[in-house]
Amino acid sequence: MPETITIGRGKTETEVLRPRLHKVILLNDDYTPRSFVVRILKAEFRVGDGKAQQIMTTAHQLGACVVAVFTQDVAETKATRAVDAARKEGYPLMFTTEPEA
Ligand code: TYC
Repeated sequence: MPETITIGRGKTETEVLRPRLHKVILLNDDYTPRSFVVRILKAEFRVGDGKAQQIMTTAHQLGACVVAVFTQDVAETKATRAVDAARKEGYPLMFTTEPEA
């Protein structure tokens, strides 16, 4: 781990150079069709078909799966867009975001 130096306003040097990334997490539910989950992953997160199938299957089997990591702003925007697209079709599909360890 790089050494961290506090540089004012409570920020450390490494935080300024490299903002903490945030995970977008896909949550399983009992209602959203698998094909729709795959479609959303491809459209909103620009992953290929194989990767989308893999992410969907992991969430289906384990309850949740990390889709990708982004800066906080991008992670939140993508999660919101994906949830909105699901609501438009009447599905309860959920994406959440959380900071990386
Ligand atoms: N569990 C859903 C079904 O059986 C499919 C699904 C997979 C939904 C992954 C959400 O994140 C999800 N139709």
